[in-house]
Amino acid sequence: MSHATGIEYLNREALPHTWCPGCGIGVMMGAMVRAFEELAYKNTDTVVVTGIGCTGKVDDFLSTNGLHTTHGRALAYATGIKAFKPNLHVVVLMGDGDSVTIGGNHFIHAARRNIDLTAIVVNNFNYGMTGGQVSGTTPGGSYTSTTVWGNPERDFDICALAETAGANYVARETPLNGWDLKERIKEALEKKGFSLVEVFSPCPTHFGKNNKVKQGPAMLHWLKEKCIPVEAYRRLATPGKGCFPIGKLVDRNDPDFNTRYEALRVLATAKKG
Ligand SMILES: Cc1ncc(C[n+]2csc(CCOP(=O)(O)OP(=O)(O)O)c2C)c(N)n1
Ligand code: SF4
Repeated sequence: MSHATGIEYLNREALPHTWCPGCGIGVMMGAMVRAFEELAYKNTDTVVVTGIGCTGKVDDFLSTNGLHTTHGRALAYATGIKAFKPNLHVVVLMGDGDSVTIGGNHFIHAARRNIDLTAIVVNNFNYGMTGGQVSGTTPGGSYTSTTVWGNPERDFDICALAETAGANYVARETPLNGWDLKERIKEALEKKGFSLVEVFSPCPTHFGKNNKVKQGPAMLHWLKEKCIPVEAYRRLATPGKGCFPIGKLVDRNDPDFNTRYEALRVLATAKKG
């Protein structure tokens, strides 16, 4: 069993962190830095790119390279980093607003291009930082500060979206299973091509409060009821409405963007010469 703490990747002067009691973002950060340690990543070879929001604050607490970008555009910056420095480990941290609401287009195309990046999306079902507004993953019918009669829209399944768009690796976990979450993050980091780990996460301050699940533990219980290990989920004849599989959902080895680009370049050069 590993005793990784990930402490070498933390900016200890910036701690304690600023997330609310019961928030799931810290569990994700802990799992990520432990994954870095178990993979022997160096701070100097690792870039954590963040968007804007509570999830986007993570880079404040890290001692790796970091790039704090604009809301919804983190994947575009990360694509640029990977294009010019392909040997760096590039990890992109986003909320559900950043990744699939304002940033939905970047998300679809990063997965379609199979860019060699790891995206970790903390899905707390609303815009946390700005006061709990509706996002593209807010479940239909639920309450937010901008859907006080209930959300009339349907919600995105982020993992299904990534799979359909072409990601090589897709997984979903929750802060209830920090150890599994670390394992999924490691698998995603080791995968060549676009990899996604979605973390269903409690935001008791807004989503919980607006939906009568005010306390962190109650939100974890709500998540536990919502999530079914993928093996059991696949055996269900009719998965219940609002239930989601957790675990490793997609694992394939399609060539990533840089590999395809290089193969075409070599072919074109050979034809010319
Ligand atoms: C272009 C732009 N639009 C809006 C904002 C305001 N804004 C900052 S954070 C945020 C929501 C963040 O939600 P999410 O990405 O889900 O992250 P969370 O805070 O829930 O982790 C918004 C709308 C902004 N900073 N930039
Ligand atoms: S507002 Fe929500 S997402 Fe943001 S720190 Fe608080 S609990 Fe976490």
